[in-house]
Amino acid sequence: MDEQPILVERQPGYRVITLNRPQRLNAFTEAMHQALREALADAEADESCRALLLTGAGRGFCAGQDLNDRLSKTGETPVLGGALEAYYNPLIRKLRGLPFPVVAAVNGVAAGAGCNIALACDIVLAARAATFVQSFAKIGLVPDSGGTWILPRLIGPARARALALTAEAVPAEKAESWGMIWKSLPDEELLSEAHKLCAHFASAPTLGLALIKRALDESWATISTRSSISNVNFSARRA
Ligand code: T3D
Repeated sequence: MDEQPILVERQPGYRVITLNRPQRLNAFTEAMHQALREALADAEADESCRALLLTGAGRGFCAGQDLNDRLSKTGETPVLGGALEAYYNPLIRKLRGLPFPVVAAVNGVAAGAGCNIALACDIVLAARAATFVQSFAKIGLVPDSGGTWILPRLIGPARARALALTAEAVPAEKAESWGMIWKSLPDEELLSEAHKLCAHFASAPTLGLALIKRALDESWATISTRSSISNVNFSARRA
């Protein structure tokens, strides 16, 4: 039987989604994108779900696109933009827009789109063994999946530019000290801390948290200090 590309676990008030292709460091195939899309839609539709924990199976968090899927059998240069429009960009928008907090527990290397998927989550916890790699430059790509947007906003333009151009790996503790992530933790404490945080969010005022998420995102594009969230359009189900 084929492996399940993601695993979903229901906890009281939140869900855990585990990227599950450990032998490929959880690199994305189309099947994995589709499974993740369905799992996120399902979590969003479930009014008892008030937080999400995203992590990876095995020693990696996610190595981005599965490059084996991009090997051309005919020797032609593959056209890559389609997967960005069809899968990666909608995934990043979905993670940012979910009406409850999304916690990434980065258990190991997060590379390429895998790095930017982690950084799109609301709170990023990382094991000390984890590294963050904008690996795109090594294979002739521009950081995608929101990388050119979020990275300079998290760590400033000088560091973002150098990381994007060199593809240098950033260890978890440095990522924390640069403000790229919230916290680095001893490896063995990562998952228990992530669960604690999600359990906390499960009994928090979710509608308010969703509005905080939106207000912070909109603040990047706002030049005045006037609140931009007067048109509240969230469902009140999770209030
Ligand atoms: O294509 C489009 O649709 C456009 C969208 C692109 C989005 C992207 O994400 S582009 C970036 C793609 N990702 C990468 O370029 C990262 C490639 N991987 C690496 O650079 C390294 O594997 C890591 C730095 C992530 C980890 O290095 P290390 O030394 O810890 O592990 P490793 O030995 O390189 O990898 C372990 C196994 O995973 C290995 O397989 P093997 O030899 O044990 O059978 C390796 O081939 C496999 N693996 C790692 N990354 C990928 C992968 N297999 C397929 N695709 C991968 N991305």
